[in-house]
Amino acid sequence: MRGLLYLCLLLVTRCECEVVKQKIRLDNEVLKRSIIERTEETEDDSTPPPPSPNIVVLLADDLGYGDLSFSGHPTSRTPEIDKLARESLFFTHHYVTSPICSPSRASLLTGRLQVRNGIYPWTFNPMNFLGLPRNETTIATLLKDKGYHTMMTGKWHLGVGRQGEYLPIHHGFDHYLGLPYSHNMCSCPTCFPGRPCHENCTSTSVSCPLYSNGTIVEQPVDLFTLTSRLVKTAVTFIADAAASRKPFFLYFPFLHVHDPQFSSEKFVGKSLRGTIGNSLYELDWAVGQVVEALRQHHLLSSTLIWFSSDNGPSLTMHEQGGCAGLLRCGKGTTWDGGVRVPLFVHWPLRISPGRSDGLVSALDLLPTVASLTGLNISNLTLDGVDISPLLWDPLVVSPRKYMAIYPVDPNSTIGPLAVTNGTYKAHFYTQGSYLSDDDNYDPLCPESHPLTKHNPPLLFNVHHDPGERYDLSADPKYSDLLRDFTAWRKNHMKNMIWDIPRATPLDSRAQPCCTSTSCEPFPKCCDCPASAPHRSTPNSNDIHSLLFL
Ligand SMILES: *[C@@H]1O[C@H](CO)[C@@H](O)[C@H](O)[C@H]1NC(C)=O
Ligand SMILES: *[C@@H]1O[C@H](CO)[C@@H](O)[C@H](O)[C@H]1NC(C)=O
Ligand SMILES: *[C@@H]1O[C@H](CO)[C@@H](O)[C@H](O)[C@H]1NC(C)=O
Ligand SMILES: *[C@@H]1O[C@H](CO)[C@@H](O)[C@H](O)[C@H]1NC(C)=O
Ligand SMILES: *[C@@H]1O[C@H](CO)[C@@H](O)[C@H](O)[C@H]1NC(C)=O
Ligand SMILES: *[C@@H]1O[C@H](CO)[C@@H](O)[C@H](O)[C@H]1NC(C)=O
Ligand SMILES: *[C@@H]1O[C@H](CO)[C@@H](O)[C@H](O)[C@H]1NC(C)=O
Ligand SMILES: [Ca+2]
Repeated sequence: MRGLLYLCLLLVTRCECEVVKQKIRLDNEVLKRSIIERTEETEDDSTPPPPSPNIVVLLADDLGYGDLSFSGHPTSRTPEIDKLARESLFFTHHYVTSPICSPSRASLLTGRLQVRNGIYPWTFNPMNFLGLPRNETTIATLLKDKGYHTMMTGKWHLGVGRQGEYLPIHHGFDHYLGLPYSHNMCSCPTCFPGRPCHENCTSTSVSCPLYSNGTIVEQPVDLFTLTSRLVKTAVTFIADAAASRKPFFLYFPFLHVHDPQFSSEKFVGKSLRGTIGNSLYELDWAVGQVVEALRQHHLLSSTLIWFSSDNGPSLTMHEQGGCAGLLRCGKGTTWDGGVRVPLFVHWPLRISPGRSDGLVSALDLLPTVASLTGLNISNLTLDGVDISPLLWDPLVVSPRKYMAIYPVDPNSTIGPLAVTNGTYKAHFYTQGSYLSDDDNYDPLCPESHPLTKHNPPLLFNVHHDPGERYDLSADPKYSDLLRDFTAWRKNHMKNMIWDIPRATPLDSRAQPCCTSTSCEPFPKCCDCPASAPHRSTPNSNDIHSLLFL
């Protein structure tokens, strides 16, 4: 009798699942048809798609789960991003490896946890000689080896080095235009070039440098024109790649919407949401320009676009900060607000628009791209998994079973603070961060909440309770699950090989300077605005021999 009842229940559940599955499939089919029709309208069929897809990675900085109008922000306007997202597969449970920039980016590009490649604690400071180790294999290196043209435009944040040896051009990118780190790390973080400003400049930091390949071409960089210059460079790169008929990889990590927010004149005062809304507008415009360039060259359908963010929103600027939506806390914490960010993947030829609740990570980009382009990566030790099965069918069980979530300052004795399997999330430790706002009304978000061990771990059902509000750990029903999570974490810690931390040693001479770090008075002498007459002469070799002798 009991067995029969169970069987019925099982059947009912299965049936319901099938109905839901079919319905989602149907939705996806309708969407796909409309997209293919649209693509056919604009694209010329006589251009055969390249044998390997072009790869475009668009990465926003500190963009929270709730920042886009697509993800529900009432006063954000992101029409281009929303349109692209609607034509894409959107991942609702996408985790980055760190709630801050450098470690998250290192993992995105290498498919390896930050503790494996040594990109911790915190981020690279301009006064640090180190960077992403040269023996790490990035997606760019892999694709370049396979004959792809590769370009990066935007914010790197994985180190510069004594001879510029950690810059993108030494990690597989043929071309690079951008900033080596965040624009709030420069001498006048709240003052912008060309604007009057007499406040808050530090006398110890150099102005923000703009690199072209291995050369500083402008210092301080003019942030107001930067985004349009990055876009122009990316669009030219796409045009050149289209003409050469070689596949390409474009990595475009934007400076938006990291604070202090800015935007070019065109977007100032345009958003009801204020300064961050304006910078989001400019980000949206830039995304639209890249998509338009792909369309013009008939490459949109044969290009895989991966749009995401490197970590959750910074909440330090209060109402001018970012927004994690319904997720708890933000940047700097291992709560979902810090590490769960939007991801969508667009590839009209192969991927149906829709949504997937499968557990995925930024770590999975490299092995997925390798699988799509037929790369043999068996020589690499990865933490990412190939999630391409989810790209073809968003309802299959995700190849990723667990995600370990590390804090800003990982410690091998403590290990990951939290573990999730996509449905449940267990916090073995929690720790607040000033980046989640020391005035936050939620007492677990600010820095005043110290590293705290939880035994049993706090347990949340993130499907039912995305805000991680209702701790289930006291319910004996979940004791097996907690045992599973504890055992998985223990095994993960036992097998993890930690590399030495690279983001700590500081030396003021490490700061990038367009003239020489021994110039006087340092760091003011490092200013070489693009308009200054001496700026037209130096080339990369001159500058580097000056700099590093
Ligand atoms: C790179 O070299 C360092 C130092 O020799 C080593 O610890 C690390 O495991 C190497 N990484 C890779 C990916 O081979
Ligand atoms: C692994 O192989 C790829 C492709 O053959 C190569 O580009 C990469 O440098 C290799 N990496 C390591 C760590 O051996
Ligand atoms: C950057 O390097 C690439 C590859 O060597 C080269 O083709 C390109 O012209 C360089 N860009 C600049 C602005 O020097
Ligand atoms: C400069 O810093 C002070 C103190 O942190 C702050 O109150 C002020 O608003 C800042 N000024 C600007 C222009 O950002
Ligand atoms: C991948 O490369 C390894 C050597 O790095 C080789 O042993 C293996 O057979 C290759 N796999 C495939 C499928 O080609
Ligand atoms: C790591 O954590 C352990 C245990 O709390 C502590 O004793 C140790 O000092 C920490 N290590 C570092 C480098 O902070
Ligand atoms: C997570 O674990 C629970 C308990 O074992 C299970 O019911 C659930 O399906 C798992 N979630 C995923 C996405 O695998
Ligand atoms: Ca960031």
